[in-house]
Amino acid sequence: MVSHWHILGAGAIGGLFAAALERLNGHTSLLTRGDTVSDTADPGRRTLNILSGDSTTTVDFPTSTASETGYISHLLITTKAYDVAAALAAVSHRLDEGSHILLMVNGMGILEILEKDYPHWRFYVGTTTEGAYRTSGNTIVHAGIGFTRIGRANTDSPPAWFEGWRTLPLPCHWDADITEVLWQKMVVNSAINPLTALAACPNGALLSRPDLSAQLKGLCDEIATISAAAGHHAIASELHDTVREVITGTANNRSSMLQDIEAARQTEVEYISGYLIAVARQRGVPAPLNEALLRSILKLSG
Ligand code: KPL
Repeated sequence: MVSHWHILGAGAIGGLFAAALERLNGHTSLLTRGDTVSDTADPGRRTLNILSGDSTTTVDFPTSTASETGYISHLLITTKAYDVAAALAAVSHRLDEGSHILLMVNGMGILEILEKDYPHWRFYVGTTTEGAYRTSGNTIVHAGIGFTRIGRANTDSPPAWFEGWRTLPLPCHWDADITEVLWQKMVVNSAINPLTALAACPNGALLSRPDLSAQLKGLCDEIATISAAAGHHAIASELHDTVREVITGTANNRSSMLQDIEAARQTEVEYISGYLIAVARQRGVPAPLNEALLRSILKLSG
């Protein structure tokens, strides 16, 4: 049976997956808050243009206002971390314990909040390295092919809907140990994002500038200690190398946190460094460097 996906948060990543799902089976709807102005003659539809290399694909979607009443069987959430709870609350009357809800959001800690608010609902989590950015409201550039990992705590085998995701042009993998994957991404972001956001530099400067590389070394030591205390031993022992590899592979990138600061947007630091600090406190491990970075970023982003 074909799954009908609703997409909550059609930014660059949400739009990329929405277009891929729509082209796969034609049953994808974009959720709107009801205050967006439609760009098409039909107010119930929206068009996205996906630019990939030299080719442009135009995909037309039905939209659905959050306040409507139709049941949502499959929901992909790709909003900013700090928007998830309110965005989900706005469509919660359309979901129940039979719905499949996939969170593809930066950072950690949101799942715990949602599982408390909706204890009987079925949440999945995912993380992607697909590179995408929006050049205008409706145009998304697919800048780099990545890899998407999806899973659910204590669930070895994927649900039926994942069969469709395996055939998307965006490579997807079911991960039995998704918490480890999310931790890895969160700690790499804790190391790179606040430092680059404060120094207003591309990722590569963290290795090429001696002042920043000294700061990075101390920060990675602290993050590795917290990771080990939280039971993520393999990640802890490889952290310095992993962070160096990510920086080398993304040397010219401006981190998402730097981009948020430059655009005067709220950052996701509370779900990255903030989550790490919360775990450090639970384990009785000091985290002064992460705490100082969190304070500075919060000051900078107002
Ligand atoms: O994920 C990233 C981000 O910017 O959020 C990194 C890996 C740091 C690449 O820029």
